[in-house]
Amino acid sequence: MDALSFRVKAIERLSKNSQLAYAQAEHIHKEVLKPGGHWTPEECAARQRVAMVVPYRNREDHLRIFVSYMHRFMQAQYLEYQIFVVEQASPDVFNRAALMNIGFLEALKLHDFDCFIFHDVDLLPLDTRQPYTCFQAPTHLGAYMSKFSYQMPYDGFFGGAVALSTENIKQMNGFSNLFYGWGGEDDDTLNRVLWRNLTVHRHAQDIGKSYMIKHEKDEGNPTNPNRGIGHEMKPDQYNRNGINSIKYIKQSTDLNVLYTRVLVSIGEN
Ligand code: UD2
Ligand code: MN
Repeated sequence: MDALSFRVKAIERLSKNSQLAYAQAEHIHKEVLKPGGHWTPEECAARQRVAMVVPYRNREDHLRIFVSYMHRFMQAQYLEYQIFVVEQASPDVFNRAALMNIGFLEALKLHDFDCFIFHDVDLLPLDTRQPYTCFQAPTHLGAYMSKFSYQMPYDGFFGGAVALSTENIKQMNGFSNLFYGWGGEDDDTLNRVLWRNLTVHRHAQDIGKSYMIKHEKDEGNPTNPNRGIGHEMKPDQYNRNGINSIKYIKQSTDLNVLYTRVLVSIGEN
């Protein structure tokens, strides 16, 4: 069996009993993690402080698999990191990009992170040689997924997982708060990158593969009819719609063993 199939099999095994995997991961990692799923390597000074932000609602099984899997992967990178799960309490329709903005702002209240990785809860990187860190250029980490036979589904695909430096996020004014429902917010994010004359980096396909856990569409995340260019994608408003304009109320912050859970209500944006 090659290394890739081996990893996929391991994930499938872990997925069969996510409760057990989660309990085991808590047990294995609790001595080395600081509360809230925060890790600092002991043997070296970390090159970067990375906040991993996961926009989230009602995917308990995926969440258990994700946090059970991710710590070992991240520790192989020798970086300081912390996992933040930003959970939407309201309104009914999911707003992934607004949760990303909130994750950015809330994480910076806790630590001075230099790098952010925004990550789908159902996506797992398959090769620890893929750097889960930030570069000068915004970096697309989710380019080659099992869902699309490990190929880019279209030119300019920017979904799944991206790494952006704190500096780049500020330049882009973060993400749009206007995308309610499924789709378009990833394309808008790329558009913000280009708006700032930044280029996109992707790692080589042989190390850049990831596995997406198969799932149905969520009830609270209907396809956004306005997901295309000319609707919510409004470059002339990027200066006014983003991290500088988001309205939200934070309900709670819980420091669990494996991750920090931030529960929020998104206001009218
Ligand atoms: C694709 C992109 C994703 C995003 C989305 C459009 C991939 C693998 N990813 O995902 O980055 O651009 O299209 O919005 O191609 N979520 C919840 N609860 C919900 C709904 C969504 O937790 O009720 C979160 C969760 O982290 C999930 C992510 O949002 O992984 C993306 O939603 P999806 O998995 O339903 O959409 P998908 O797989 O088409
Ligand atoms: Mn998905």
